[in-house]
Amino acid sequence: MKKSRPVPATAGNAKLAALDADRLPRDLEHITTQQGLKVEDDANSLKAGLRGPTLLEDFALREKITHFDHERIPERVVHARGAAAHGYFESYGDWSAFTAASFLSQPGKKTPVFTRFSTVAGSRGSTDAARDARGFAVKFYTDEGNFDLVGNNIPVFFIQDAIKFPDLIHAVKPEPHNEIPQAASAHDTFWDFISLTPESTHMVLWVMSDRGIPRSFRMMEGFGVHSFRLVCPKGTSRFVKFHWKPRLGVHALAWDEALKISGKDPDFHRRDLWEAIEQQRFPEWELGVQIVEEADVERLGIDLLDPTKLIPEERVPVTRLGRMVLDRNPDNFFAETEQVAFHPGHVVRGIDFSDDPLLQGRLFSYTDTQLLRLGGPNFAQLPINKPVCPFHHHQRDGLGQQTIPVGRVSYAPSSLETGKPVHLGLLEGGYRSFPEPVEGTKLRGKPASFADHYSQARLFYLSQTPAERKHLQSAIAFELSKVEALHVRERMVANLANVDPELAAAVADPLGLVAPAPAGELAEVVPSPMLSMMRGPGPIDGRKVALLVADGADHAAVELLKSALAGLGLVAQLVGPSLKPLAGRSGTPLAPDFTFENSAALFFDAVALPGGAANCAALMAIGKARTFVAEAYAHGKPILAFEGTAPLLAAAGLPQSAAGPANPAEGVFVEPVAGPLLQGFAEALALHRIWERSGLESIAI
Ligand code: HDE
Repeated sequence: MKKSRPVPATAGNAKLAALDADRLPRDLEHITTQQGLKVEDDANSLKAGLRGPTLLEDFALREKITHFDHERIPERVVHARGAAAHGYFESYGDWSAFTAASFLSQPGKKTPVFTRFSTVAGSRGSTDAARDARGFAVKFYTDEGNFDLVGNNIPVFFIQDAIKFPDLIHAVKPEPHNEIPQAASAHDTFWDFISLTPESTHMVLWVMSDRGIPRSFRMMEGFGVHSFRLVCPKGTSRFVKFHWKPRLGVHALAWDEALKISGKDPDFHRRDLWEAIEQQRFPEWELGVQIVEEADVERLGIDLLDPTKLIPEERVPVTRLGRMVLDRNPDNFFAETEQVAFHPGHVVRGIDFSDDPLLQGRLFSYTDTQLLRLGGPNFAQLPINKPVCPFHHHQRDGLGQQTIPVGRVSYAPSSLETGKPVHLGLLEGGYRSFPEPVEGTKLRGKPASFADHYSQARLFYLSQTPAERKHLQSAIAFELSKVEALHVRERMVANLANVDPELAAAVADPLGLVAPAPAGELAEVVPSPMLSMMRGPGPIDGRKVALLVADGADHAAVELLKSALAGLGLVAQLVGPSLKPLAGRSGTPLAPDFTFENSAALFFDAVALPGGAANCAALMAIGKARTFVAEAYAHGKPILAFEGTAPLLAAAGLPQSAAGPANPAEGVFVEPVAGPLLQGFAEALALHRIWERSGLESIAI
């Protein structure tokens, strides 16, 4: 039989290279094995004959497959899905009157940071837009060691004691018998636990509010949740609550949007963060603290050790200490975002803990979890976790050791070698735990002050605007409608009655239930407007506007509008029937950035319909273009519509009143000229959504 000659794999590559010669980088290197060996043909395994079996001897194949087989590490048991970025923190001043922390010691002092945002319940591959709390974890690489502020986008927590954390997480995660549902709290076990755990009521209201479905990581507040201590160089301690305030304001998705985005772009938040940084629109937050002097703790009347309680900002304002800018995307998701190891116990001089029993439990959990997840005790040596300041200790060996320590001394005190770290007695300026006096009887239990579970839940509810309350009511009704056990629904409605009868009734009604009377007196509360997300106009730079175009569009007019929107700092992108350049009137032919197929109003903050009856007529014939406009309207987004586009607004189902001439209250602007119209549009965008517009419920989407 005639033997066929082997065809080197490189022959194919050579052909490709010839085709692509102009686009290939010049400095290509030949692949090697882990040992540095260059194998002649690295794209075919070693076989006994070209059509024969593969040989076990093929070390290159074995090495590559073995490494691949071991590529996965355990995902985080909570906060598995996340996205992160590098940046810096810049102190606004010398804060040494409050803290000895060196990164807060001078105005303008910059400290590198790495920040990871996450959902809590979903697995690594789940959707970004799930209803959930978001993790907001920042690693400050300070010149005196790493400080991790491991917080959430919600200022309180579900439980008051760490011992309940595994129960909470088991209840919210997919149910164990069938692993359903993924990244969702709308199921029996979650609400069973919550309804039996009244201390969770306050946080549950936050998660069911629009805070549970952020528009962007860039538009979330962050909170340290627990009380911490700031300790000044003289040793005085004050309690603080940490806050992150986003420069772009706090904004949310609509629930219908979140559900649809989860299918159309599960990476919605991840992509948003990545793109903003790539486009140099760097996300920014201010770090602030609410400071409570030890002497004022009693008078405050809020137990600072109870993580289900917050301090209203109207009572203790947030002092802004500095700002964080995220300006660099990670180079490698696994090496950085996945391997970063946060720990609330990573503190620096000037920062200390409170006795919050939830925080105390966390101090144990985080190292423990990294040992499993990152495979051993040397995870601090991974590049993303390594401090940038000098460090020297005698911890040695263990899995994944990256260094080759020299000499025979790995202990202290020692006298055999020079250059080894030794114990030099008390170190002036070293970390010293705040000498809080502690005494007590060993016991399990809670202080009486932890027993009030409803007054702050009520405060939160009554501080929401009517639109926010409505969203909150529908969110809980939606979740409970997915709960099969009737007694769980009933128990939850009874809990809500202790928060507010209006809330309980609004949740009960669509479930076919009747809310009972509250179990006791309802607390008298003074609403805190700072707890609402709708706090008036905010910055609009970087907001996305979709310009809907089709054949017949007036190209010059579209270009003009695009640059006018860009002038407002907005990102204007064309959405059309296909990516083909449009046949149209005047100017250079335009090519859409997106199609009606691969995008949706869900991905934009506002929609513009550039003028021209021909464009309007062409759009009206496209069902998805009509849905685009209808969804933008139903989700409360500003719509900028030029003369001649009224028929499209009507075809999208918008009420006559909204489709008429400019009516700022409706957020739909139909005007012949661009100047004053853009002004009103920009103002509507600054408010983010217009929930008060007419006929929202009647739009078919
Ligand atoms: Fe966490 N939490 N947590 N947590 N947590 C983890 O640590 C834990 C809590 C938070 O982007 C785990 O490295 C316990 C509150 C964030 O990598 C784990 C308790 C707050 C992140 C863990 C809490 C948080 C975590 C899982 C109750 C807001 C993600 C993987 C006592 C203040 C950090 C890991 C990142 C991650 C335990 C409660 C925030 C298992 C036991 C309260 C942002 O160690």
